[in-house]
Amino acid sequence: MFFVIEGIDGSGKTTQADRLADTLARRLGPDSLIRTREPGGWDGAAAAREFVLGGGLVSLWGEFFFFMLDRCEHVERVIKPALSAGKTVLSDRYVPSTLAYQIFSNQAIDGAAAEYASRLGEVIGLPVPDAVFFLDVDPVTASGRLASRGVMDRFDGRGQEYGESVRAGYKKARASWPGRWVDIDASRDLDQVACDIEAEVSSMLAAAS
Ligand code: T5A
Repeated sequence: MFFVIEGIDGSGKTTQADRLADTLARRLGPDSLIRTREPGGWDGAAAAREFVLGGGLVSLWGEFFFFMLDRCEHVERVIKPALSAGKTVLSDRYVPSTLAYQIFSNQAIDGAAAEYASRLGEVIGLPVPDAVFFLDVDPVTASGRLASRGVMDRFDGRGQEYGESVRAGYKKARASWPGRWVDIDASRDLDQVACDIEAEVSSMLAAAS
């Protein structure tokens, strides 16, 4: 199976991905799980990740194609081989991140261009996840969490409105994969969030067996 965890910066994805990975490894066996992330989830991508997250690209479409390129390599080198071998893949970010951050949160991109961007993954045959867990939380709470961890908030430079526009972008992105999207209220305590995700995953694993 293929699971994806999504959300705005500071929504708690990495924390929840760690917890879900522990649960899945216990249930399926550690060798049956591939825990990965984007950008930079493949060998050799660390420098590219650092470059783009450091603000190295100025063109919006440049960013879009960077994340798509990174994803194509990630899919060919990591995700497809794991799925073909019958393993379960858990990815921290995937296609919805690009739709939310690069496309649907940008007023400069709409109409035919947004339609093109949102269909490109399907056209080139990127695997469709069994479930996307969208950790939904408001940007003020998410920024507060990052600040308390001592991490610089990537929204600070662009303002909270940017955080809201990315959050709204995610809500448009869910239309790409109807029936695969699971909204999780991530404003709650992290145990409650983990419990909801694990309940969904358990019922999917039971249905698949
Ligand atoms: N990007 C990425 C794009 O623009 N397009 C794309 O296509 C892709 C793939 C990724 C950046 O790249 C952009 C989006 C991002 O800006 P990253 O390094 O992966 O960069 O950063 P983030 O995804 O933002 O990951 P972070 O680790 O910074 O944030 P998380 O994973 O959302 O949050 P997490 O789990 O680290 O938690 C943050 C803090 O909150 C606490 C945790 O303990 C931690 O201290 N916390 C909670 N506290 C209270 N209640 C809860 N429920 C909590 N959950 C977590």
